[in-house]
Order: sequence, then structure tokens, then C-alpha cells
Amino acid sequence: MRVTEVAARAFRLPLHRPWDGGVDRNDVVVVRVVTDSGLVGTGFSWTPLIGAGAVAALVNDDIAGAVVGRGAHPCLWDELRWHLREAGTSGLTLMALAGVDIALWDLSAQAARMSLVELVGRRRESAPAYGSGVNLDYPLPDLVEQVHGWVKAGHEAAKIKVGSPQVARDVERVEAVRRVLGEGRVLMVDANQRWDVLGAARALAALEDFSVHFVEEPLPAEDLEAHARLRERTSVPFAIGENLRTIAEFERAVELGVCDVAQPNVVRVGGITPFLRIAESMARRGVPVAPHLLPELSGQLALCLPRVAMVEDIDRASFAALGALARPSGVEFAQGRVRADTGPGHGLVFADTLTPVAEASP
Ligand code: SMN
Ligand code: MG
Repeated sequence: MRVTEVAARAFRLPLHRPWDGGVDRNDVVVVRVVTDSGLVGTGFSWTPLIGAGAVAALVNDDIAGAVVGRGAHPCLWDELRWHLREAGTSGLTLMALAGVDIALWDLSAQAARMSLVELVGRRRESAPAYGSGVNLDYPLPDLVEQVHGWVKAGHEAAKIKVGSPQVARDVERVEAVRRVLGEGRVLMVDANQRWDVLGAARALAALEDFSVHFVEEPLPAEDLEAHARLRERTSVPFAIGENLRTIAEFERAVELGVCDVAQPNVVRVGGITPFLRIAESMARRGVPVAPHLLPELSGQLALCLPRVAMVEDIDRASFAALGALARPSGVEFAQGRVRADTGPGHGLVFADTLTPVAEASP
């Protein structure tokens, strides 16, 4: 099965409620990999706001030519990463490579007449999930209502944003959410890199009474040494990884003792191929993996990982919730678990009615 064509197109997915910082949409770059067997693989890249046009251009201008004529197999990954190296071994190049890699996995699974989960290797029927929202700017009643919704949907765990300008605001919100969750459910907080070491140490001390299961991204993601200094000042476990890109970065974070839960994002690390390598490495080091966002693909991968923490059920921002899919993906969150029954490949079929980025008003 040889590749005859690779084409990427960027589409705009407006959010139901903007995320703070002016994020009013997610963009998805859909990648089609056509083969001489008649099979067509679908891949995607994804980004809130920044970079979709550049990612589509990298695929069309710089990756397609290196893939056409080759055997359609995800083992091309290392070669393609090398091919792209002069434009960087991280960031946008990996986001573009992810689109092609996901399509090649989809093709391999389709060719084997298997689901992606069966091809990668199913290890479990379901995995734990948690309710999550981008809610730092929500008024308190809205936050409480959101968390109530997750409890009603059967979630046993929830993650909310912290990092308010005043620690007292975070304390009030965490206290209110802990009340909604009761003592039995798991509560996690995500600071999205907003603190410095002193601010994080103070805020985490102020949240001590609320049994915070982990704090996510307390500090600027790239400064692992700062995380190590914070480690000495708090016993709250750290979940990091949505802004780490390479296996070397994940391994360094573990070596420094600052990664209790690893959260690779399958697009940002460059696709399923590197994601699985990172997951294997984390498992060998005793670190569970909580795949970041992208619930329709993360939910499938979580069923295959050697050591899984939980999967993020992001509020009204899955591809399905954003109206991006032509039909149900087969990935379902219910009663605090995620399951997948997708049919051949990864089962994600993007709607043909999406608004192209190039045609959308700015
Ligand atoms: C997050 C990151 C990027 C987009 C949406 C939400 C957040 C999370 O950090 O982990 O849920
Ligand atoms: Mg996060």
C-alpha cells in the first residue's frame, strides 16, 4: 500500500463559551492520506487559536513530498522528523507531523481491518475519566453549576482552573467545588503555568485543607528546574506534560522528580508513534499517563497504555461537541469511564461542512 497523495486543510471550530485569554475557537487541521489500495487515512492536528495555517502549510509544502510514493506505515515517523529538523524539532513541526502520523495509523488499522485500539493493543475495556473545564474566569455560581453537571454525569473526579490574581479567590472556588464533590470524589487543580515558585508554594499551602489530588502545570512548562525547587516546598503531586514535546523532556522531568502524572498531548508530541514511546518510557519509570485533551483519540489510546491515570472529559470541547464530526466516533464517556467501539481505524470522520480557516473572517 503506497501513498499517492497527502493533503491538509485547516478548519475553524467556534467554542460554545470562550476560554479566558480570548480563545473563542479551536482549529483543526484535517489531513487526508490517499493510497493506491483505495484506502484513505484521516489524520488531524489541533490547536486553540494559534498556528493552524502554518501547520497545514508544513504538511502540504514540506511533508507531502517526502511521503508520496512511500509505503503507508507509521514507521516513517523518525525519517520525517529528521526531514523537518531545520524548521525545528519541536512545536509546529511536530504538530504537522502528528496529522500525517495519525493518518498513517488510521490506514494501518483499516488495512488490517481492525480498530486502532485493537491494532495498538487493547489492555482494558474502559479507563477512568474526569470532568474538566477551562473555567478560571467563570463566576463562582457558573463554576459550581459546571461541576454539578459532571457529578450528575457520573464523574468521580474533576479538575478546575486556579491561578487567580488573589489566592483567596482560588481558595473560595476550590472550597466550593470540594463541597459539591464531597469527600469521596477526586479534586484536581490546573494553574496553566500562571504561578512563580513563591506564588505556587503560597497558593498550594492555602489549598492544603481540600485534598488536592494533583496540581497541573504550576509553573512555566519549560522551566523544569523551577519545578524541582517547588517540589521541595509542597507535597502536592505534579501533573505536567501538555506543553512538553519530546521524550527527552518527559524523561528529564521524571529524573528531576517533578512529574508524578505525565500528560502528553498526542498532537503536540508529534502523533501516536511518539505518544506510545513516551507512554512506554513513563510506565518503565512508574509514572502513569493521563492523555491531554482530544478526548476522542485520547480515550482510545488510554485503553492501550501500559499505565494509565485518567482521561480528560473536556466540557463541550470534544470534536463531537464542537460539531466537527460527521458521525459518532464510538468513543463514549459515561459514569466516570471512557470506552471505545470505533469500527476500523480510529473512527473519526470529520464533517464536510466545517468552515475553512482561509475563508473565515479574522
Ligand atoms: C487546557 C489546555 C489547552 C486547551 C484547553 C484546556 C487545560 C487542560 O490546560 O489541561 O485542560
Ligand atoms: Mg492543563
